[in-house]
Amino acid sequence: MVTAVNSVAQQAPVLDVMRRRQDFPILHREVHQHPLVYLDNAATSQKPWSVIEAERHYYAHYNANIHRGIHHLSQEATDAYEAVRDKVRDFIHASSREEIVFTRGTTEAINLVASSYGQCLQAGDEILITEMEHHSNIVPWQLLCQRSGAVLRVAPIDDAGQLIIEQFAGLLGPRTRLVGLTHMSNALGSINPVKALVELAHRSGAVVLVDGAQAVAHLPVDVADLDCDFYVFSGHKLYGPTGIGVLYAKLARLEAMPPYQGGGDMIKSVSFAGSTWNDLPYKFEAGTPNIAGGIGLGAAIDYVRNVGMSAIAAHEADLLAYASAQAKAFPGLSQIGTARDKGAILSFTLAGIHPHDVGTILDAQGVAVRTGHHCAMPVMERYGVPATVRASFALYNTRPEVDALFHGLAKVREIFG
Ligand code: 7TS
Repeated sequence: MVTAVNSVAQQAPVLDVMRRRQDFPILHREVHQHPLVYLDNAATSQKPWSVIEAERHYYAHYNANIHRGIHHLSQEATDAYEAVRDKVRDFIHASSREEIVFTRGTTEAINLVASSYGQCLQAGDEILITEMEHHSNIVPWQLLCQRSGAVLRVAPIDDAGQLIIEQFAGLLGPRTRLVGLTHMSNALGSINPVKALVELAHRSGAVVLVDGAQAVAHLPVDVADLDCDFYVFSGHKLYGPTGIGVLYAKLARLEAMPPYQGGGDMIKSVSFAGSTWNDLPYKFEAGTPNIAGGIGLGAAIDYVRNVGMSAIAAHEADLLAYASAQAKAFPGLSQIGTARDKGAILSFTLAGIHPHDVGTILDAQGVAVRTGHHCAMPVMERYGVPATVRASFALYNTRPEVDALFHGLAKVREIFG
């Protein structure tokens, strides 16, 4: 049976979901004459007023470029943007603000590490990832292997979608330089025991990058406790804006890494004879960043902290348990991903009906789910399916919305006979 996880969830305060729904303007719209039931949160989550307002306020009142202007607006913008760095540091328990690098998102953060840290890899070195990774935690490593002659190894998952720890441990060896693993799978919902895996990897001398794109919106994240070398996430899955994300890296790693992109802001001095690099974290932040997005991310972090990560985890665990029980009883439904430790994602197929048809019929009833391979084609291959239907929950979803999903699925069955 699927049990929703996390010891945090068990003693958590209650989340007043109907009150919270008032914070999200989009939840009040209709789609195809039905109230919107938004269950595609793993792709991107909706934004509360406070995030929308933070961006609007920046553009309306203190829009200016940062780190360069002596004038008042530039100072205000710089202060607001840099305050978010402190907020992120505190949110994920990093030890210093120099360890927080702003990126466009998870994908760019992983590419940064592959391009920059990756320069120390040599032919014959190994990179270990898992079978449940998103394409953005696979392809940058493949590109690095092509450049360096390193070899990509893949730790398999079991039928429930759980990493097989013994095999993971067995694949770690003296040539393993880097491990890339997701904290929570976007296709299966599985949550990896990251702390234990980091310890295993460190014991064999490898550094670890954790893909927190999914986890960061659902679990409290403590990079000091996890002891990972790199932790990456995107703002837009955390109720924040698109185009802004975070690379956390241990200071010593960042100090040893060469710049990723060249340009303004990342230099200390430039002459035609050569250039020198700015201090951390600016060495990795070339060009004008997504200032409004950064400020919006700060508002998003304030928002989730105010609701409480443990309250969010408990609420979503309830939704997942409620949805999983209905899924179990639904004729012809096969769940893909039944890990013991699992986040609020229900991925499934319906016998004899293509997931895209399921998604289209649900959409006609106002229910937004994702169908496809979810940028995790190797997971689809592992289960021998071309695609799945994925309902993914957020803090503002309700039990009646889960009922709407299954009501919609009953309609799908009716249409397909
Ligand atoms: N890693 C994981 C685990 C993800 O779920 C995603 C996005 C990414 C990395 C990439 O994040 P980005 O913000 O840089 O694009 N996942 C999904 C999804 O499941 N549906 O759409 C995007």
